[in-house]
Amino acid sequence: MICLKMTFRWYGMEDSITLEQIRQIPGVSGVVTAVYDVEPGNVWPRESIQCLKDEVESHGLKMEVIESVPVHEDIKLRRGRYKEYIENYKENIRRLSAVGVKCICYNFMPVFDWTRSRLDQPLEDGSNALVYYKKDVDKMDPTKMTLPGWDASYTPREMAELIDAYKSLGEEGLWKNLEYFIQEIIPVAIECDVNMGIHPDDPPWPIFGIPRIITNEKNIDRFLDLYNDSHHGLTLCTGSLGCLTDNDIPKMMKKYGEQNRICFAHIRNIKILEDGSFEESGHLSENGSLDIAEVLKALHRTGFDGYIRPDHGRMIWGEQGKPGYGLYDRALGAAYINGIWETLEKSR
Ligand code: DNO
Repeated sequence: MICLKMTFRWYGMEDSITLEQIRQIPGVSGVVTAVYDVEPGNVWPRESIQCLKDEVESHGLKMEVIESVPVHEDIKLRRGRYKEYIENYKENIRRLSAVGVKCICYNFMPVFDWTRSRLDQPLEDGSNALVYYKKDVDKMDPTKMTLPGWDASYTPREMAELIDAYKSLGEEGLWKNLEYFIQEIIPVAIECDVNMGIHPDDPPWPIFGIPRIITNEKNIDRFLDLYNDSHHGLTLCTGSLGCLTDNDIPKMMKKYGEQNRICFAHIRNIKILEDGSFEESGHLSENGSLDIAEVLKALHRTGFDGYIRPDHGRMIWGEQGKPGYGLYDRALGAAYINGIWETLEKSR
């Protein structure tokens, strides 16, 4: 019997969703969280990490996955204080492993984390969801706005400078800097027995003229080849990679699962529109463009024993909250994933 390690993202004490609520979602055994009040690049205080863990555990939940330890832009650009920030990153891996963390999710997306054109697009059934309409994103000026996943501390001028720096770095430059970072941190992850799972770029194509590289099978192969060890792995996010129809998600689950490189799975569905834009949908296969049952079947067959979580949910039943991270639709997602998994287990 493979016991699914079902987790749920929790934004710490500031989250409007409580640990009491999370504890009551069937099958959820742990939360995925982070220390949120430390600037990227710095070391997380031991007391903050311990305090977070104590809080989580006092509610009968585990804290074995951290999402994310952010990678400072100086590391991605290999400039300024990158050496110091990499040392700090290593120290964070050590400190987190010391309290029992087994998996760290991070990303290497220049400047912007996930990007959407609207966070509350009304859908037919009266719910609302995050959407990415290409024509609207083309009109967005990132120096004049911010999204919840983005670092809002830049002035418009700093933002413009950063974007220019990435434009001149280009894709190959970014690969080099990622390789350097990986060669530095993975030995520490191995020593601490922590799995590092990179999150793919969301969406998986360049935005605002800056490169994005963790986007498809070919690039993921190249990424995994940077260090041949299972501690160097993936947070396989179906909704991010799935926006490109060329990405065959069940195939990727099978391939990377068999290679023992998936340490964390983010499960959600998206509906791809005619021009390649997409809307986030309910988790069910019939709600979107991905066949979630096939995705889970492929993962199950590999004997997957890593961590999993439902990903973004829509806002339903009048809920208001952090875009993508309300309680209800994500809880339904968890129940759905658990249902499929139990069926797979029992029909083995
Ligand atoms: C979006 C999330 C991402 C993810 C980071 C990981 O909701 O999946 O923001 O946490 O990219 O570093």
